[in-house]
Amino acid sequence: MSMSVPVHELERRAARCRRKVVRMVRSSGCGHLGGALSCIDVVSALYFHTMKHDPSNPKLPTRDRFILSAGHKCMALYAVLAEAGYFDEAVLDTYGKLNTKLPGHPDMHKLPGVEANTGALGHGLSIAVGMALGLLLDGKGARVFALLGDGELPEGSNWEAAAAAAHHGLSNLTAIVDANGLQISGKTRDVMNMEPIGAHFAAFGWAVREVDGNDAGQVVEALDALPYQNRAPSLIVARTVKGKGLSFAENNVSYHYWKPKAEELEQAERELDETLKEVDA
Ligand SMILES: Cc1ncc(C[n+]2csc(CCOP(=O)(O)OP(=O)(O)O)c2C)c(N)n1
Ligand SMILES: [Mg+2]
Repeated sequence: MSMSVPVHELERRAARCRRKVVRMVRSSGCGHLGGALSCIDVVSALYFHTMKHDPSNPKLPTRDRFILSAGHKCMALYAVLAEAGYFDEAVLDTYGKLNTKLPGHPDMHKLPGVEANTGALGHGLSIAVGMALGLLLDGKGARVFALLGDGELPEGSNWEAAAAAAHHGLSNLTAIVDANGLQISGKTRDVMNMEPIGAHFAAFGWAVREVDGNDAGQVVEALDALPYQNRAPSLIVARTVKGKGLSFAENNVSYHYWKPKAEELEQAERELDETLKEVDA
């Protein structure tokens, strides 16, 4: 069921989800922090405002599908699924451990609500295109949302998928690029520049919008306006900050993967507890 919550409530949920990310890191000792925190406002807007889904029936045939192509950002997905009620919050403390439902990259066979196994970058958009085409043929009206990292755009498979999506007129497909400007080893523009991202997709026949992806109001507006064009797939370039919400991690490439010392972990918890108080006030 689409939950359609107002913007302030979305900000509150995203803050709760950021806090859950740090809870997972406390339990396991490490995790892909930066990318989870940059995309979490978008993922929570999708699950709490836009998508039709039912936490008590994850296989609902008419549900909208979410594909986290950049699978390493999965702490964002796990936090949102827990917040939505797909599983008990205590399961967050098993993150990254042996036999967990929440491995370091998402596994559809372990956790209900996960639609595809991802982590090898560059495959999610192709999966999403196949799903969107199938759903369109079925006439069920379900939509597909794929979240990509900006650092995975150099993978050529994305551009085969982009061409196929436009060719088949997949207006039920939306790709969102978490454009935080960083990837594992540095700035995306230094490692492999894929700017201007929007213009590249537009040239393939996509209808494009660009927003501040950490601004819940802007994200909701862009999601509410979908699809942007008849018989064309839509792209949202979400300009975000890697590590968003933690002062020391923002825009800092060293926090791609985080293995915190005790003090830094405590600081993170303090900062996010403070943010929670502010959004609750
Ligand atoms: C095919 C493939 N190559 C390399 C990696 C290693 N890797 C994991 S995360 C990452 C960076 C991805 O950058 P981006 O998509 O921008 O995500 P962000 O770091 O911003 O979360 C890389 C190269 C991978 N997971 N898959
Ligand atoms: Mg990135």
